[in-house]
Amino acid sequence: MRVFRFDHLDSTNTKARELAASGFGEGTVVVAITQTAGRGRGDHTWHSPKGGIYLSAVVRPNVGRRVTDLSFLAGIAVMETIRNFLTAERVISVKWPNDCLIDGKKVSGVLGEALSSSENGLAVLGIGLNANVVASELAAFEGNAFPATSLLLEGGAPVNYEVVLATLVERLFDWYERYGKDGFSVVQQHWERHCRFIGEKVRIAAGAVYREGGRTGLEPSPVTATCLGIDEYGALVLSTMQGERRHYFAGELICYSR
Ligand code: BT5
Repeated sequence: MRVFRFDHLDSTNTKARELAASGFGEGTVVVAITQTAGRGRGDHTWHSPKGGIYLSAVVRPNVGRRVTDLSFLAGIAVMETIRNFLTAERVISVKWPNDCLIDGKKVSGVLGEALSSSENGLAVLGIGLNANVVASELAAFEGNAFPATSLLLEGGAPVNYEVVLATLVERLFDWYERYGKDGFSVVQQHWERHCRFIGEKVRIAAGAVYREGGRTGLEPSPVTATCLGIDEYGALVLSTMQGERRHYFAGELICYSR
């Protein structure tokens, strides 16, 4: 593993992509103290003030598998990391597809990006974790379905940034190795174990794309359904009020019942 550390970057994912394109391979890690243009999914941004952990790793999905596999294992690594810094009564959970929540508030997001085929099947896995981010920096997200929080806010005291970072890197590469050996099924099982809303009602926003039986559909309006878990491709499996089982491979959860 080779770690590159920076005070400021536009985006650690962008830097990791550049490094991968110039020959740095699997196991290259980029960390920044702040980002000026942190990215989320689609056109979303990731607010990246001092105190947060912004990390990207150059990785490779297993043959024939997609980069989304890696986003799920990153979520597990974050969960295992933050558990060490919170008291047992805090309810922590992964949220499909790529977030981690503490008592329903978003503390972390993961962004996996495939690189071009000329880069040898590599991908970049980016993790943002609000470690010591102060409340004023997160106020803009109060109106979100899942408002933002940090380990500082939830624990009531600053965490040791270096210890959190080292734990996260260790958990991430531990899971990466396991995935390389055992494939996605072990990731799927653990992700479901860390997901507190299996068996609960969730609501998915309009525009979600699903497969049901052999057909593909687009939800015209928000849908409330029971969460059954994820399938072998990482699609979210929901059972609708009509008892239909739908596999969502794109969409946004907007609410769940705890
Ligand atoms: C994500 O996107 O949650 C993925 C975020 C990945 C960020 C990391 S940081 C290191 C690496 N380098 C990058 O450039 N990116 C990765 P998404 O599910 O689309 O959620 C984004 C939404 O979360 C935004 O539209 C905001 O509403 C909200 N948000 C933005 N910043 C936040 C923060 N610091 N904490 C909590 N919520 C935030």
